[in-house]
Amino acid sequence: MQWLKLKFPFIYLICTVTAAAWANLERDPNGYLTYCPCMGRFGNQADHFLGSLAFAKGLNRTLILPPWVEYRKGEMRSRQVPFNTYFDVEPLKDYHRVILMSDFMWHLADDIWPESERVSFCYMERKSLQQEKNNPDQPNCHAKDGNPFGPFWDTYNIDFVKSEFYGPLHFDVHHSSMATKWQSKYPADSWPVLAFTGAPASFPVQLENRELQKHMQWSAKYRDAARDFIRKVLPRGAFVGIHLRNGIDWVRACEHVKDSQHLFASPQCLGYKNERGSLYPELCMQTKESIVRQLKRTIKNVRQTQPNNEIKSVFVASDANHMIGELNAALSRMGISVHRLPEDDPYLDLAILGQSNHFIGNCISSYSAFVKRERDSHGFPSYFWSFPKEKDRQQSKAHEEL
Ligand code: GFB
Repeated sequence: MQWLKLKFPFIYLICTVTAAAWANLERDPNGYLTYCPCMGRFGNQADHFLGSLAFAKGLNRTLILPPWVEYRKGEMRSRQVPFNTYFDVEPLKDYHRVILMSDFMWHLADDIWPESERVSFCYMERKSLQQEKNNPDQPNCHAKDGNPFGPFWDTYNIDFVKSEFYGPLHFDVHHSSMATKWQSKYPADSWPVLAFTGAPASFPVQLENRELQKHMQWSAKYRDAARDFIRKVLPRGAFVGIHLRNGIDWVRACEHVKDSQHLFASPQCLGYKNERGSLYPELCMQTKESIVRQLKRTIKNVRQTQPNNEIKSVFVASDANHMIGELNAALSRMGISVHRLPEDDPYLDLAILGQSNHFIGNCISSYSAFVKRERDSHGFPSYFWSFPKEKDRQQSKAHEEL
């Protein structure tokens, strides 16, 4: 619509005002908050989203729902996929005020956030990769420097005229008077939109924000696709959903286990203060033998404890090796078939895993963590590969038998 704005500014103004009225969009006097989900892929972005939602509520500002940032093989620029492609907007409103970024930019931005007043927020100066852009007298957030930063804001034709460094303020609105500090430093009447260079949230998701997952509900397209796959492809009966994270990036990431207390989503099984143990390599990467062993054990346990809802199949989601051959060979004698999606679809994989009767995920992976949180919100059971440690499990079994 940029051409309309340039050629016929008056008509453009009438159009946006009328459209805003039709869409029933009114200005929020408490202000808005927007950010680029510029770190990591879906699992990371989802963790950040929950924190940003809690932060927006803490500050009592409407959260502008960013699109999801995706990376396709061979493409230099990220793709921005509207938030509501995957998740419904309405259930989020049970928790706090939100608006789609396209709605905000199209209907409200001209009035609330004119081009001459677009300021980017970062904790402290972010140096540009292009040396000539770095001016010691004018430190800058360089909010559009690099991928996905540039493509993200470009999607909505946003350029920034200034930078604002918000340090030492931070985003934990649960444990201090941080929200009041933000409000007094950046009141909504003089700062109607806080636009962050990255998500105003921690990774992994803060413990207090995990439960916000219940407001992230799959869009009808994904709900229906998951239901159809379960009904039409899987045999009748219960199924176990498993997540096998085993691509080359993961093999490399797992090397960090040896020098870390936490890695990515590991607090989901070890606890945020390692109260349920320390990291160990098998938690990150499992052998094929241990995967088969644990899967068989889980199926046998369910057969004993829930004889009326016997497991009939396994659904495998993976970024690389689905182990379909190995798993079929190992499980066919138990009368269990093994399935995967015919085409790679990370979102449909997630939606199906969320619906499985039992789920085994990777404790370190934030992709698995999304499934675990969703299942927790429904009271569905979940387990992790190689957790607890096999040695600890044998000890506690021996203890139970005594
Ligand atoms: O989601 P994500 O941050 O999870 O990144 P982790 C992993 C991406 O790999 C997903 C794909 O967003 C998907 O695109 N992927 C992973 C899958 N598992 C599956 C699957 O079962 N099915 C399909 N279709 N796709 C960590 C990051 O990834 O990986 C770290 O948190 C770092 O930032 C590390 O990049 C190497 O937490 O698993």
